[in-house]
Amino acid sequence: MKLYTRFRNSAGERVRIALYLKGLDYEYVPVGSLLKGAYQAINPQGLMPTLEIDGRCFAQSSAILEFLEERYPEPNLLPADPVDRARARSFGAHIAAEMHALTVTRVRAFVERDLNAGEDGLKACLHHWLDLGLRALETSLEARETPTPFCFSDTPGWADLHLVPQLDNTRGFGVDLAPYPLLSEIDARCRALEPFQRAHQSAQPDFSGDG
Ligand SMILES: N[C@@H](CCC(=O)N[C@@H](CS)C(=O)NCC(=O)O)C(=O)O
Repeated sequence: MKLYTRFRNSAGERVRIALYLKGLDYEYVPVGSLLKGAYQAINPQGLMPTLEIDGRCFAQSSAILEFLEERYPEPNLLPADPVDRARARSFGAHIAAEMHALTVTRVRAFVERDLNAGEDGLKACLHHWLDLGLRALETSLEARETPTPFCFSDTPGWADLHLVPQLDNTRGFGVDLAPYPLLSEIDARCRALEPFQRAHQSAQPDFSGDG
């Protein structure tokens, strides 16, 4: 398997965490190392990451994660109980489809420059959507009938691998995480684990510390 990604690619980091949690080998291909235009041919959506397996490619982290679960079911990243499975998927979807999608680079650039919101306007916009999302996630953890060390299970999985890269992004935007103690606790627990450390942006071969 090849994963086309870059160090700062939180959707790609979700996939990297899943690959490490499942103990799967893969080749890391930094998109910046490709010739101009080559990535568009690999992934017409143009966004990262893309997974290549047996010479065939597809994009979108949620599709890639579903594929990995189906193709390599052990260890399963979703809880055993069907309601908890749905909750874990819902938690991940709220991050991927709501919080992350509203705050990605191209949206930020559009808000700041094309809509003339400027730096302060952009910050207000990011904090609005991220605080709303974080509150929803924290509340969904508070509502668990049985609290677990990770989001919805005793071992790290689907919801956790969405949470950790998103909190990194969120910190980078200067959002205060103090009002979200459950999210922060689980994030710290995950960060102490090797699969999360290996997947982190700072551990990637193209890490440059900026951009
Ligand atoms: N929904 C996509 C999001 C992909 C995405 O937006 N990736 C960002 C980096 S985290 C990207 O490729 N940005 C490049 C750009 O905006 O041009 C997924 O989950 O894979």
